[in-house]
Order: sequence, then C-alpha cells, then structure tokens
Amino acid sequence: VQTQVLHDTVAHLGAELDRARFPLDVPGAGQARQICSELIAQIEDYLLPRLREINAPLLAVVGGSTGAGKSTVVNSLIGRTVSVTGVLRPTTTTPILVTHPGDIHWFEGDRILPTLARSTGSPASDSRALHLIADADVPRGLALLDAPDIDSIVRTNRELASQLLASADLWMFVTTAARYADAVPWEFLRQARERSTALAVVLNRVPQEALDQVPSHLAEMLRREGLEDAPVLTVSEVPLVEGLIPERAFEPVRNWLRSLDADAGARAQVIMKTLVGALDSLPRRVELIAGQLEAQIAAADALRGEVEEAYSGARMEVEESLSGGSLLRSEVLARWHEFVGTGDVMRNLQSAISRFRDRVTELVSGRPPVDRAVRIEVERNIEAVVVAASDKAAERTLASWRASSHGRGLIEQGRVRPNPPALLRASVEGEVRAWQGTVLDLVRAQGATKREAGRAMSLGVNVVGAAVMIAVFAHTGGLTGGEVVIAGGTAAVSQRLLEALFGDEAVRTLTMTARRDLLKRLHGLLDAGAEPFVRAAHRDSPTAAEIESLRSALGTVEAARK
Ligand SMILES: Nc1nc2c(ncn2[C@@H]2O[C@H](COP(=O)(O)OP(=O)(O)OP(=O)(O)O)[C@@H](O)[C@H]2O)c(=O)[nH]1
Ligand SMILES: [Mg+2]
Repeated sequence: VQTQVLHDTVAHLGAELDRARFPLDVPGAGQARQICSELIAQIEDYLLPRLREINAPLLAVVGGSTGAGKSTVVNSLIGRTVSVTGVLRPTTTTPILVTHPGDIHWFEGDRILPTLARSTGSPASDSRALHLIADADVPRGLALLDAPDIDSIVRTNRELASQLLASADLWMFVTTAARYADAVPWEFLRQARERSTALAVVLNRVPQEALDQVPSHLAEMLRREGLEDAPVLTVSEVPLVEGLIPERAFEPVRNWLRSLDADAGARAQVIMKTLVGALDSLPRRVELIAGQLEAQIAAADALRGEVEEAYSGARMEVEESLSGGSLLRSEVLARWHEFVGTGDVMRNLQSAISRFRDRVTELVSGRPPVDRAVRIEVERNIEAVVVAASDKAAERTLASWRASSHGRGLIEQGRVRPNPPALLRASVEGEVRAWQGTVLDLVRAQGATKREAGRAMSLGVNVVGAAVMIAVFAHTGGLTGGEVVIAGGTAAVSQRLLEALFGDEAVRTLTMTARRDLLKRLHGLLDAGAEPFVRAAHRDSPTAAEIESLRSALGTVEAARK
C-alpha cells in the first residue's frame, strides 16, 4: 500500500518535471536540461516500474564498452552461449534478458522498458526488441540483461544502452585491463553514482603480470569517484573454452553472484539500496531544477525590462518631437501663416474665407490646398519620427540583449522576429489618418455647440482642423533660429483663430484631447514594435505557479516516504 502511494506521488513528480522548460541559455541551463531529462528517464524507466512491483526479480544490466566481454560474461555465468560474441565491433545490438523460467513472466509485460517490444526464440540481429531467454541455470529472483555497448559509433546502441542502464537495479559494469581508464565508461560510472545505482565492476582480461597492480588501481579510481562500495571482480586473461571463460578465472564473478543467489535478503538489499538511493537523490536534483527554472523567469524578466527601457525611450523621443513645432516644415508653416494672415484674425477672417474658397488657383498651380498640405506634412513627419524612434529602440534592445549569452542566443537562433518596417509605416499612416479624422470630429462637435458654429463651418472644418493640428504641435520649446519665430508666430495666430471661434477654455480642451489621442495611438504603435521582443523573451518561459507545483510534488513524495 505504501509503495502504491509512493508510486503515485513519484508519477506526479515525473509529470511535473515533464513540463519543465529551459528556453533561455542562462548559465547552468544546459546542465539543468540534462539533469531534468535524466531524472524523467530514471522515474519512468526505473522508479515507477520498481515501485509498482517491489517483489519483481533483481534486474542486473551488464554494460560497458564494446568488446569488453559483456556477452562473454553473461554466457559464462549461464554456462552456454545465449548471447552471440564476436570479433566484429559492436557485436550485440539487441538487448538480451536471461532469467529463470519461473521469473520470465515479470518481463513479458510492459512493466519495465515499455517502449521495447519483446521477442523470443533466436534473436534477430537488428531488432530493437528486448529478447527474452528462460534458463533454469539463472538463480530465481535475478535477471541478467546483456546490453549493447555504451560507446560505439552506433548511436542507437548508445541510446539503448543508456535506457537499459537506467532501468537497472544493479549495474554490472564490464571493462578490461586495457581500457579501464577510458573516458566514456567513467561518464557512465559517474551517472551510477548520481543515481545511487548499486554497482559491481567486472575487470576482465587482466594479464597475469598485471594482477598485482591493475585491480588495485581501479579500486583506487573508484574510491576517488566516490564509488568505493562497488566490488571489483577481477577476471584474469585466459584462453576461452568454447567461447566461455573457464571456471577458475571466472570464480570472483561467480562467487559474487552466488552471494545474491543464496540470499533473497541480499537481493532485496541491492534493490533497496538502488531504490532508496534514487529517492534520496530527488530533493537535491529537483531543487536544482527548480532553482534553474527561477533563473529562467528572472532572465526573461530582465530581457523584458531591457525592451521596456528601450521603448519607453522611444516614447519620450516621439513625445518630444511632437512638441516645439519641429514637426512642421517651415515652408508649410509659412504658407499657413500667409493663409491665415496676421494681426486681427477676425478682421482677416472674411478675406481668409474668400481666399480659401478660391481654391481653383491652388488646383491650377498644382499645389494642394493649404489645409491638405498641413495634413500631408503632419502625416509624413509623424511617420518619420515614429519609424526613427522605433528603429532606434529595436537597435538598443538588440544591443543590450547581445550583452548576455541568453539574449544573444535568442537573436542567433532567429527567435526574435521584429515587425517588418513596411508594416510599421502602414500602421503609422493608418493611425495618423484616423487621428486626423478624430480631430475633424472634435472640431465638428465643438462647432455644433457654439454660436460661432456657422463661422467655423464657413471657414471649413478642414481648415480649422489644420489649425488644431498646428496648435497641438506648436510649443516653442526645442526650436532654434528662424523656425522659432515662424512656429511661434504661426502657432500664436492659429491659437488666436481657434480662440476667436471657440473661446480659450474650449481650445485648450480641444488641443489637449487631440494631443492625448495622438500620443495614445503612437504609443500603441511603439508597443506593437516591442511586442516581438517581449514575446521572444517569454516564449516557453516557466511560470512561478509551475515551479511551485514542482516543489509541492516533491513535497508529496517526501511525505509519502515518512
Ligand atoms: N581470451 C579472452 N577473450 C575474451 C574474453 N572476454 C571476451 N573475449 C573476446 O573478446 C571479444 C569480444 O567479446 P564480447 O563478449 O563479444 O564483447 P561485448 O562486450 O559483448 O561486445 P559488444 O557486444 O560489441 O558490446 C570476443 O572475441 C571474445 O571472444 C576473455 O575473458 N578472455
Ligand atoms: Mg556483446
């Protein structure tokens, strides 16, 4: 009952780990990804099967480099050739499991290694199935699994070997006097330590003259790696007899296995050592993963902060450019000035209206009417300002992202796709047009509430609208030289014109409303420019809630063990 509860909590923890994502290459992310996938594999391939059937036979997986003699060791243990050995490397590609006929049923179902099909009879050479052999010479309560090599050039072999080793209660690691210091085997041995898997090392083919030194050197290496509990079973180099290692040389392995054979308690002890070790390793490993998930969130937030800083700079730039009249080219202002006139606006109004009605001249001269010229100018200049500010913000974001390895990673992996410039131009155009429509609506609404409505309308909504636009942009600050005078004077004239039509209070409200509406639209455009960066920073990012539920899943495992 207790293992059932434990099984369920571990399954839940596995599902939580399955959700963990480390999209940003922050320092430690690579290690966290690896630990996470190892942990998931260990839970699925080992912990859950073992917890489901605590009484299933001890699974000893025989692993090691190609040619070390794994198949020869398995055959010698059983006393006949169940697994083909050979001179061509690698020989074993199909995993072969040998167990007592009374125990074979434990392995026929999908309790362990559910992704591998089962086969019987004579093993097909290239199948990825788990080949089952029943042999009465194998002690009850034990299964030996001859695995493909861990280091061959055949990738599927290596992957299969890792998967098989992950499912073991016990690793029987076979190496030779010639190769025991190779790098790859030690990577696997360190994994055994990480997982706390029970381990025995078979040191095969030790020449007579090396018997004094090599086994003790290997024991010393194991001790240095924190694996001093692993027995070293030394097999001296002797000619094989019908492919099997003669009994005398094989004695250390045989005796060690007998100790498991004779004693169900010893087997259970091996099983429990690996099980308890695996469970004990969970908090440390899960906590490391949780910490790295937090680092992911922090890094994504920091990237987002950099985006926000760059784009709030762009917002300020745009706001500044919209003030001070710098937005209106002096030529257009001059035309406007000339059109509206100076001095007493109301006295000039009548002549302005008649000039305005005389649009024919302007059409003939090919120049657009002055109100349209103002609108076109406004549109063109706002577009230039917004595009420049947005480009600069994108550049600044990319530059600050490049300063971190994970930011650079996002850029180099092509995960940031800024909006195309044409899209921004089109959006600015659309928004400015819409804003100009809003200004005209405001003017119309204002005109309708006022006595002066008639006069305003006779001047034309478009002309009054142009005056409002100029009033919005014309603040004297930020201009230099002659433009100040023109912008200032023109602004003043436009202002007076509007005040004469609507009264100062209404004009102030009108221009403020128009300005706020424009800024809102332009801020929206800049936000849309920031969007792809924000999205890239947070794509697949873990959430605090996920980390919380990962930790609480670990908590329930710990509680179930009490
Ligand atoms: N003399 C001698 N030869 C051995 C011994 N162990 C293995 N061999 C030979 O070494 C070669 C490789 O042995 P295998 O048992 O096929 O090696 P393996 O580890 O299963 O290799 P893979 O299946 O390729 O991973 C064969 O030719 C064996 O006959 C031994 O103890 N003494
Ligand atoms: Mg083999």
